Amino acid sequence: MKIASFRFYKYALPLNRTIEVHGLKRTKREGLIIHLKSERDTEGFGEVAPLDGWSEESLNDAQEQVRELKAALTGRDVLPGVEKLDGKMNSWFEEMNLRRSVQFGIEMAVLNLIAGTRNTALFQSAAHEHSGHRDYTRVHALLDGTTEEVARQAKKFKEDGFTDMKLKVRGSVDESADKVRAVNEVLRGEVLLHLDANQAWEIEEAVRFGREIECGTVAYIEEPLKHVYQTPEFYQETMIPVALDESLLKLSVEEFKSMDGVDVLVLKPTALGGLEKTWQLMQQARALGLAVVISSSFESGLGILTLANLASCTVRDQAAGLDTLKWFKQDLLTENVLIRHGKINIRQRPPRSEDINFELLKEIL
Ligand code: OSB
Ligand code: MG
Repeated sequence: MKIASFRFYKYALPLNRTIEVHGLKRTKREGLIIHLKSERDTEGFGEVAPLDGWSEESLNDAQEQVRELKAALTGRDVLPGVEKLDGKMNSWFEEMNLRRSVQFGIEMAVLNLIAGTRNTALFQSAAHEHSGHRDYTRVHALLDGTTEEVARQAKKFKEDGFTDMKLKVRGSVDESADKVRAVNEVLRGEVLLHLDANQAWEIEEAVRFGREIECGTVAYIEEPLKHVYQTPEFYQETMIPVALDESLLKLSVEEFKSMDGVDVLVLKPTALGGLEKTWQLMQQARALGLAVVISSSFESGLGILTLANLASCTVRDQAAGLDTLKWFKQDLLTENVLIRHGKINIRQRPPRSEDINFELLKEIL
């Protein structure tokens, strides 16, 4: 299959509320969209959206590389077999030293192009020897705000049918424990609660937090500690399972695989360096008996569709971290990605031009 056309665009989407990541705030979300066409005019869209405060590269760095990719790939054949995600994606682009978000974006575009051409599900070729995929993914509802706000949000999401929720606990130990208690009063053990502390605490604070809430009411906590190597101690003292997220950007599998207390891996393909890399981590996690949670880096609806597809392939039906489109005032998709009763249904057909609000995209030549 030939890449007959390679175009790319920039977007700047307005937000309803600020995105805050590791202290960095932003009021709009910017990124790039790669648009491939085969000689038979099937299309493949990919999203390149590095997130300041999380990704190493800036949008300008990414844009330079997408420009290089355009020059290198226009008129060229897709390397056969890349859709198996067994290492060929990486070798195809190896010499270009792609930044992580760019690797994600080009892989997403190529996989969508292949799926659109063959009329197959996005991860079918990679998944066939594993357990296949569901036609939906469950999603945890994100709770963020003051104690009153998160309690109110939890009540609404419970009524909506969410089976899982995720609460940000980046404040002080006392305030955070208050929030957990307020939310749990609403959930009454009928909904699984995930927490995320974004490495806020020293070990003493984290343990105090764990003792203040009842450990049985929390399914896991992401990144409770400033120093991840204290995870076994935290677990021993609190019995709360730990999920790794930002630590995965730095640690190798060898470094965390025997870390007591680590039960869950939160995988953000934009930040980790692509779909193949994430796919391989999913297989390794499975072999180690760890659960995986596919999670967004605040991509637009286009990126979220691909991530929802990926999440539908996880072996355990873990709720994914994809409830981030509510931050956006406008989306690139004409038909919004819906979360109904706590689930996103997987669209079989990859997005095409007619599904996209092109007036929100500015082509970069
Ligand atoms: O803190 O896990 C985070 C998104 C971008 C950067 C950091 C984080 C997030 C999310 C995504 O929380 C949503 C989720 O995981 O539920
Ligand atoms: Mg996290």
